[in-house]
Amino acid sequence: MSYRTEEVAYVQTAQPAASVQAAQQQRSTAEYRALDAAHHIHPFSDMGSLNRSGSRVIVKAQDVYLWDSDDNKIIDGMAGLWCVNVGYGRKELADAAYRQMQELPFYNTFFKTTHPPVIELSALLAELAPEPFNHFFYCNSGSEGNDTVLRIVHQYWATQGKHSKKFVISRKNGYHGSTIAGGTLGGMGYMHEQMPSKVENIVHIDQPYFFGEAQGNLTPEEFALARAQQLEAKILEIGADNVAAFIGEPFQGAGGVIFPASTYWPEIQRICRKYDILLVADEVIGGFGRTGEWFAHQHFGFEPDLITLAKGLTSGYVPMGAVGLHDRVAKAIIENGDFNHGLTYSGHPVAAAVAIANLKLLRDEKIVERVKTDTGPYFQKKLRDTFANHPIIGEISGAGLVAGLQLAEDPKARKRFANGGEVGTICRDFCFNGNLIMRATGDRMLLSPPLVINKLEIDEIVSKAKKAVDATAQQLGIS
Ligand code: PXG
Repeated sequence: MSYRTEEVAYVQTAQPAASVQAAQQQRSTAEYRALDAAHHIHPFSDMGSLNRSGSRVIVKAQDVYLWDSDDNKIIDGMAGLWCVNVGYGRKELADAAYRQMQELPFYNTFFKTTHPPVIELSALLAELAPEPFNHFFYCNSGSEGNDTVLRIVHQYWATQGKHSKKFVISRKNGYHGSTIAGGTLGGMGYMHEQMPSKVENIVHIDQPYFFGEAQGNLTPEEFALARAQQLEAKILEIGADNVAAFIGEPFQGAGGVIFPASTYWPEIQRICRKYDILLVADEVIGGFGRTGEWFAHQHFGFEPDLITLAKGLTSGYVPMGAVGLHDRVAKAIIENGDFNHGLTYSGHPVAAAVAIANLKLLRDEKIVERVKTDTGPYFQKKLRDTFANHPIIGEISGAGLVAGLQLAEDPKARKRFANGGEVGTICRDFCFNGNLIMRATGDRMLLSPPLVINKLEIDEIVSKAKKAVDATAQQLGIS
């Protein structure tokens, strides 16, 4: 049983571990900010503006809490960047890395070699993943995972002699990473605009975003079905003989925690099977317990042919990504000669050792089960009770320990704010000032805390979120 199961135990352990406390802060906040501004380009940032305001410097973390360089204690409602599933400060993961670095810090898996950590990790993943997933290819990130997916899909159809199957269909406002392939697969227009070129033969259909895009009197189920049927229309437009795969996140994470109604995925699967098209579930955020199932496609009840994994695979302690191959796809890749794809760090031994330690914690401490039966339902109910009839909350989506709160000018009429992105930023800033990390995607506020969070900490997150949303409404003059 986890030391985090008992809330009393949590109260006693909610301080950073002694080793964390002992870590000396080397510089003042002002010095850190000046050096950061002088030498560091941040991802997805307006650096001019960030350098003028100064970054928040995070110096240590324990369980679900972060500390900044001014010693503010912040509750992390985003598990880092949707990844620290086992929470911060787990010595088991640090020990696994330390041991592996001494034993075998690196060896490659090219040229007929392998090593124990990657062997053990693959066997463990096969045990934890649904039955037909018994083979895994490794990389360093979710983006590389989706690049790998494209390579596998292409190779798969080549082995079937279906060389015309080249198109991959994905969705607007989907997120699949920031490499050229990941960014092209994703449906973020602002990323496409900055790309030197895009990967060919990738097209997008509309997303199943009920609150923002449903017209008329459609029910969520009818709307989701209609959005799924856009896949069929697109396949018929391109020609089934030319379509290789459909890729989607079971729920869109970065796009706003958009949970499609129950009609969506069964229909997508039916269409993929009908036209002989591979179905890829990007499980980078949904994988490893987020919804209370090991994988989010299990929550939605469908069976993909490939799954992209990263983030929760190592709980973010070290970088690692992977692609899981359904037996049918694996067989074709295995039996048909060279697959000319790989990365220096494919199956890196230290990353693999950390992944094993992480997955064993998730399994042996029954963390995923607890999300499903206890903390997940508690979190979802608490949010829905707290924000019921709130004047600027239009919908709450999610399951397990992931949620999206839709900010809206008129919740009942499903009317969004004309300047939704600004409203989201206002709310996000109130969260920051209240020492809660909550992400804003446009006009949706997102939560995805570490899976080890307990009920007291959930109460803390929800009450801080409520204060921030109330303050936002007040600033907008809405009550
Ligand atoms: N697929 C999905 C579904 C993701 O969410 C990636 C692929 C790419 O993974 P890497 O490891 O290459 O980043 C992601 C990443 C955000 C945010 O602001 C989300 C992600 C990454 C960075 C920021 O919500 N997701």
